[in-house]
Parts: sequence; C-alpha cells; structure tokens
Amino acid sequence: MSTAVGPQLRADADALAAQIAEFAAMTEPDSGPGVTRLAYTPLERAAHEHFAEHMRALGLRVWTDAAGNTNAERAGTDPSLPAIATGSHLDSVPQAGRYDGIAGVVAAMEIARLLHDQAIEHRHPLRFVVFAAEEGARFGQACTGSRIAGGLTTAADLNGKRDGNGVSIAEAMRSVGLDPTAVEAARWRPQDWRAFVELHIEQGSVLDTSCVPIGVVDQISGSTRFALRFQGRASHTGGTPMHLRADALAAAAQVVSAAEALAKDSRHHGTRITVGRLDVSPGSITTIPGECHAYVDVRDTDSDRQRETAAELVDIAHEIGRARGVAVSARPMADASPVVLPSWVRNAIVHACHERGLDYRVMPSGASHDTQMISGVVPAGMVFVPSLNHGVSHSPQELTEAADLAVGVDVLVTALLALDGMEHESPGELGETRCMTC
Ligand code: HGY
Ligand code: MN
Ligand code: MN
Repeated sequence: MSTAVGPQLRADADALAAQIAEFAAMTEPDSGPGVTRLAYTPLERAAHEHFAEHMRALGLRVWTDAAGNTNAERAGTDPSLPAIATGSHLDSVPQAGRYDGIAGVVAAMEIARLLHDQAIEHRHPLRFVVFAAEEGARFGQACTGSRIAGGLTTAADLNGKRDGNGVSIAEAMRSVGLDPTAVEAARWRPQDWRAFVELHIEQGSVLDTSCVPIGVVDQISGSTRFALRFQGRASHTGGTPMHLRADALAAAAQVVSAAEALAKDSRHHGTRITVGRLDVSPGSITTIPGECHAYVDVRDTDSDRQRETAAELVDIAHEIGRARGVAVSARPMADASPVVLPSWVRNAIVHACHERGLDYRVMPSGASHDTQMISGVVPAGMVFVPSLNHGVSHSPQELTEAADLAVGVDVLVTALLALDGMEHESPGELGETRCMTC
C-alpha cells in the first residue's frame, strides 16, 4: 500500500513547539510547578477554544458535543464515507508536564495545517478530536469524555463521582456550560467512523533507551481504582503505649508495602500497583492517626489478573486491619478494561514507518488513553513518540523533543492517508481491507 502524498508532508517542529508553549501557558495561577489544567474547568475549556480557533481559521467545521469533546472536520471528496480521525486530550493532572495529551492535539493541529496549506485531498472526512476530562486525577475516573463517546459512561454515572471538594462530574460540567443530562447525544455511532489513531508521548523510557523513534501500540493497560478507608483510634502519642494503639496510618503503610510486594511477585509480572494519595487525620504530630484514606490504582494488560489483584489487595488490607484493631473498608472508584488494538490499523502505522524509512517498536501502553475507551466503537491505533528524562510523566520534568514529535506527526499523517486509501466493505469486514493505491 503506498500513499503518494503522505511521505512528502513534513511537520514543522518549530510550529509544534510554539503550540505546546501556548497550551503550557494555560495553567491555574499559583498551582506550583508544571501545568495544572483539570477536567471540566474553565481553563480546560479555554484550551479547547484555542484548538477550535486554529481549526476554524483553516476552514474546518468545528463543534463541541454534550460531553465537552471538541470536534473539527475537514471535508473529504466523498461525504458519504465514515470519518478517519485523530486527536487526544488537553486536561492535565496537577503539576503536570506539558506533553501528555497535548502532543496528540498539536499533532492534529499541525496535520490540519499541512493538509490545508498543500491542498491535499482525501476521500473520507478527516476529524480532529479533543476529548474532555481524560485525566482521572480530579474525579478518580479517567477518560470521561471518551467514555461517554464510547458508550461506557452515561448521564447516570456523572453524579456519584466527586472531586476532593465534593464537586460531582455533573456539577463541574454545568459550571463550564455543559449539560450532563444530554451526554447520550455525544455517544459515537460505529457507522460514522472508519478509524481513529492517537499520537501520544510514551510516558515510559523504552523508545528513548532503545533509540527507536516510533512506538506502535498493540495493547493498552486497564485500571482498577479504589479508596481504602482505615478507621483506628486517635490518641495521645505520649500517653498511649505501643501495644494499646489502633494506628490507622501504620495499618495503611503496611498495606502500601504489601501492595508493592504483590505487584513484584512472580505471579504479577506486568501488574503495576500504586498508592498515589494518602489522606491522614487528624494530621497532628502529637496525635496517633485515627483515620486514613489510601487511593489505589491497579494497572494491567491482563483483565482477569487486574481485577483479581485488586480483590487480593483488599483481602490483605482487611487482614492487616484485623491484626491491628483497625476497621478497613474499600470503595470502588473506577474500572477500565485493557484493550488489544486491531492489527489492520496497527499495520497502517507500520506501513507509514516503512514509507518514512523509520524504525519502530510494537509495544503495550502502561498508561490508559482515550483510544482505549472509543476502541469498542471505532477501530483504533496509537503512535508513541519518545519520552526523555527516564520516561518521566505526570510531572513538570516530562520531556519530549519537538523534533521527535515532528517525526511522529509525519508517521501519523502518512498512516491517516494510508487508511483513507484503503477500500473497505462493511465495517464488520474491515479486517480484510486492501489498499486502493497499493
Ligand atoms: O492515568 C493514565 O493512565 C492517563 O494518563 N490518564
Ligand atoms: Mn494522556
Ligand atoms: Mn495522563
């Protein structure tokens, strides 16, 4: 399969760097180092509007759906065909880097500019999508915008999940002018979409350490998240002998160590367990902690092992609590299954790497992504570009070179045009696709 046009298009690294700097400047005042632009905040909407303005200036049709996802469409020569799409997210975790999600959005913006400036024609409509609320940092659940598009989250799910200030997803949506009761209208229909390919930073160090410029993702980890509550007995740190304590934090600390040991044992190669947040009360140096909340994130590419490991850790927590006279309870927060991405979309990315003379590595994603949530509705793929600084992410030290990102954009645009060149029967038979221009 060859796309005569794709390989000639070259992304402009300086333009990418400039857009990344624009988005990086959109951060909560006084939020400390890095970028803080949380889900369903005015700042996230401002970032979506910056994207929308860029796309409108290129003549694309732009709209925002009821979930807050912003779509831009460049017409194809055959409007009867389903859309080929790319995109990512613009919200961040607190004190994030400047590339997670943003890399895929500035890639979309650069591809729209390249196609416009060089008047490239394509058969399918091309859509560029910015999903809302991809990060789970604020509400616990990740990918709310793409989960709604993928039919995994409905209006009924938006009232129970709350942030640290007790604000529900639905209330946060209303605060930025969205109507959470209308999200059903934002659900994607399979017949409207041909394929979706997301560009994302790797958020690991495999590509950098192996000096490979492109990752082609074959599977995306799932995540099971829950909060453990430890109720012990607050008491005087001087007057209470060690053998008479019910120390909630000591119990939680033992569970955190047990979680690490569980993820490292021989049965769990590939499982990752993290307790990224611990709330302790009353939080006084002279009072034994009476209550503690530990927030647990279990990740795996093996669906059964992911859920079984989460259940095993809850059992261990109960056992530790009993031994210490500390009551333990678990509250589910979010759950997403791992997904395997279809090989024919993956092959379009591999083909693009061959067209560009680039080495690539087929690899899993440890992080979750919007692609995972819509992959049940539209055949999807992912392109990774290298993360430097030991693959650090969700941190101000996150780093991807603009030149490396430009190489990823070159591969992405070639892959999208290759997908456009493939003939296809009904969506169900897409596996046998052949390329029209091979
Ligand atoms: O948490 C994740 O894996 C992603 O960054 N939302
Ligand atoms: Mn991301
Ligand atoms: Mn992230």
